[in-house]
Amino acid sequence: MNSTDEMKSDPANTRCGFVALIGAPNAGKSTLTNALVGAKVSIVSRKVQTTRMLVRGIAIKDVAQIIFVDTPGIFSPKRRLERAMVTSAWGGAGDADAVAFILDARKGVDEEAEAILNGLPQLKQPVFLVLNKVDVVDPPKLLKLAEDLNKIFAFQETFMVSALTQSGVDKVLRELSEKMPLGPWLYPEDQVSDAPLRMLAAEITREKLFERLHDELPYRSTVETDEWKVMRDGSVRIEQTIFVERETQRMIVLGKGGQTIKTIGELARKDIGEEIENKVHLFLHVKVRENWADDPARYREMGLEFPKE
Ligand SMILES: Nc1nc2c(ncn2[C@@H]2O[C@H](COP(=O)(O)OP(=O)(O)OP(=O)(O)O)[C@@H](O)[C@H]2O)c(=O)[nH]1
Ligand SMILES: [Mg+2]
Repeated sequence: MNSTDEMKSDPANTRCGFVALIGAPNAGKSTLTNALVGAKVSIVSRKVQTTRMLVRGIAIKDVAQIIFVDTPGIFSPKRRLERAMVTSAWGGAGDADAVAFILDARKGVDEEAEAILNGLPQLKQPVFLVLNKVDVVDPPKLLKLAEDLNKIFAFQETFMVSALTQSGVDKVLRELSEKMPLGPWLYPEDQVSDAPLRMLAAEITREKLFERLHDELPYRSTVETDEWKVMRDGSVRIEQTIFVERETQRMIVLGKGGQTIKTIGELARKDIGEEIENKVHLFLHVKVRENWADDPARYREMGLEFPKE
């Protein structure tokens, strides 16, 4: 055993805590969560509002286990689902030991970021600033941004990272690990996510919907895993339902001659197979459920609280 191993086996020396990543939609929270954890635990897309619920990714740095809580982007919500998403994001922040505010440094402080900045003083936890996407921002602009933001709010520390290239990510991990409270680890050492596989599989298919469909459609659909059967040969048979709100939307998801759903299914099957390290047979069904976004059952499935109105 090396010295780190010895220290890890003694709970008096270990650290463990939760760090919530909050920020505007598309800031790169999920990409950063995956980079910090070193595995894909949360789905990513070029579109805003990809993440809909709290996604926990577990990282280990020296004697610390850090549970990163990826959250839905915070914006001004209108629909019920949007309100549930934003509520869960602030809730995730409120429950964590520390909060990281992720800002797209290329965008700078826009209206959305400003609204979040105004909410930060309500948090009792230490808040760290993470300027993301530094791979596409000039250093002088970055420094000015960091300076301006630290005048607006007393951040514990400022990090500059690229979640995409992983530049600066290890430093975040190192510094946060030292700030986690002393205590025993909550998860086994090799665990990176606490989400059930069926949930992860549904998220992967939803990621493909976000990749392949456009305009309103990604926001008018949701995915659930209905069946998960391990076959005699070790492969897994997965059935999923994609809910949409209109027949016209169903037709678009299916595509001409079923081509769109076929492509989505192939992409999802491949990624799910890689995640669970097994052969996957994936069956996708598309159902019209006009009011799925007003149905408490859908929120339960996502682990979201159902807003009364
Ligand atoms: N250039 C660059 N792009 C990035 C970086 N981090 C994330 N992105 C891109 O930004 C887009 C949004 O990334 P996500 O990780 O899904 O952002 P998010 O904050 O989780 O978004 P929501 O879940 O919608 O709130 C994707 O196209 C990412 O590839 C980065 O460091 N540099
Ligand atoms: Mg996200």
